[in-house]
Amino acid sequence: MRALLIIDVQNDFCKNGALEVPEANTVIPVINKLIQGFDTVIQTQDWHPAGHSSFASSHDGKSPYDTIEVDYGIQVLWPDHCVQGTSGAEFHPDLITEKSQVIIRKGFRKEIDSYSAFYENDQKTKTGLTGYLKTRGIKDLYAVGLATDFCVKWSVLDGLKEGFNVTVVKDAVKGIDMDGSVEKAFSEMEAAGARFTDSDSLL
Ligand code: VGL
Ligand code: ZN
Repeated sequence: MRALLIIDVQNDFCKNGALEVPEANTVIPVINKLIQGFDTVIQTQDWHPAGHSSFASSHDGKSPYDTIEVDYGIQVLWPDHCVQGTSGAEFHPDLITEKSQVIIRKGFRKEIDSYSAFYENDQKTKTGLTGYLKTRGIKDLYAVGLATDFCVKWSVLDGLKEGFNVTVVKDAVKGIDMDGSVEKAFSEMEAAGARFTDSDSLL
C-alpha cells in the first residue's frame, strides 16, 4: 500500500507568502494530478503559535535567516509564518484537499520547531504518523510539497528511518535554497536511501 504525503502547501510558503518558497506555486497542479492516483493522501500543516521560538521576531536583535543554538542543535530563525488560525497557515486555495484523510499539524509547541512529519526537531517527540501508516499497512510513501531543503527533507529522512520506502517526486517539490541547501538536501536524501521519480513516470 502506498500513500501520498503532501508537505506544507500553505499560503505562507506560496507566492507573496510570509516565507515564500521560490516557484512554490508550480507544484500545486502537479500535486493535484498526483492526488487522483492515490487512495491514501496525507497532508502536513505547519501550525505555530504566535511568538513561536523559530521566529526571528521572538529573539532580540535577530533577523530572519540568522541561526541560533538551541538544546536540539542549530535553529534557523524564520519570518513569522503559519501562525495558527491565520490565512497564511491555510492550505493554498488551489490545492485539492478533499481526498486528504489525515492532516498532521506540527510546530505547535512554542519552544520547539518541527520540520518533519514524523518527529519534532528534538528527534524524539513523535507526531504519531508512523503508527497511523503502519496500522493502515502502508509501506511506500511518495513525498511532495514544500520546502525541499527543510520540511520535505526531514520528513523523507525520518520516513526512511521509520522503515518506509520513500520516493521524492522531483517536479512536485520546491526549496528555499540557502547556500546550496537544496542540492545538499537531494544528496542527503539519496545517501539515506530515498528514491526519486517525476510525476509523468508515476502517473
Ligand atoms: C518550513 C521553515 C519553517 C517548511 C516550515 O515547510 O519547509 N520551513 N517552517
Ligand atoms: Zn515553520
